[in-house]
Amino acid sequence: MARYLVTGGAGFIGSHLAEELVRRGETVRVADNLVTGRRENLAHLPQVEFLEGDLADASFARRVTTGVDYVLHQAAIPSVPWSIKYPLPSNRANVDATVAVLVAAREAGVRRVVFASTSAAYGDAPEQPKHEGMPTHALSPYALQKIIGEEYCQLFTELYGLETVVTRYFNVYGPRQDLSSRYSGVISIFIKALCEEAPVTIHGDGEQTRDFVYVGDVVNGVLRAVTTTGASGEVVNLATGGFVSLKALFLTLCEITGAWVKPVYGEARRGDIRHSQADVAKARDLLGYRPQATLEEGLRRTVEWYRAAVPAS
Ligand code: UD2
Repeated sequence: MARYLVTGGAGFIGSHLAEELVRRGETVRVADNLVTGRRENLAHLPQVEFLEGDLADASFARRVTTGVDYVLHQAAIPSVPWSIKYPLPSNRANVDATVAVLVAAREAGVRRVVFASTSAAYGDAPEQPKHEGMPTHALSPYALQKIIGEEYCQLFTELYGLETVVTRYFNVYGPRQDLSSRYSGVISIFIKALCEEAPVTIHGDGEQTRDFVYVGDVVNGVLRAVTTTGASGEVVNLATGGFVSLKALFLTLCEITGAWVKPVYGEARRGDIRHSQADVAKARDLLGYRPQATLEEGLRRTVEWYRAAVPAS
């Protein structure tokens, strides 16, 4: 059995990775500064070793990577608007920590690092679906920081022979996505508002589209990226391969929750991308990745989780 470090493992996607690794009988260590992550996300996984600290601190990064075979680097502050408001702390969380993790991973003789990147790296290129051969273009500090992280990964592979794989997540959703902040992903914001019958804001005209992907599918893709021979140095989209408009998403969630709240249309968000749909052919061909959850199924599971987690709803 291998030893895994999941950075950001107390967060949304990281805690699902830790859970699946434990289920497979692997040894799991989590490093998290608990800025957006929560200890409760790991409460059901007593087997996981938990270390709290800041990964941008080189000594902490070194301590947590020692003795590890694989690093799943998920730690980040993943928000476009937050990065526009706070570019400096956002850079520390998304770039400094990544460089420190790569340096430490190299020193520790880690076998492979899988880096969580984003579809925001494609910017507003009109070509759809977005494939990995397209150039990157940052419209926000967050996108730029993730592009820098990707390039650092590839440079560490070329310069030092450290194996790295970049997984570009599209819009991931599911149980345990942060509900507490207005910087959370749109699905968690909409579900919370609908269940509380609170106001919902759709930024812009609601015709923007996203490729929403259920967290279980992302976990599957990431774990394939860890072990697939020949994947080192590659960038791979992880998504569903479809798209839905924000308006349509909202209506589907109204149906599933049984709530009806009239949305308020606000200004389009700065740095927002208009249309985002992934080409998942590379993930399929290289990793054998096949997304399973339809949007409707994934949303139903997420609403069920929300109702169980927040019983008043
Ligand atoms: C970006 C990335 C995604 C991931 C994420 C960070 C793109 C296409 N996607 O997601 O891959 O890295 O960042 O977690 O760049 N919205 C509303 N009302 C709200 C909240 C959001 O209308 O209350 C809109 C928002 O303007 C946007 C859409 O919903 O058009 C999705 O927003 P988001 O913050 O969930 O994610 P996004 O697309 O910035």
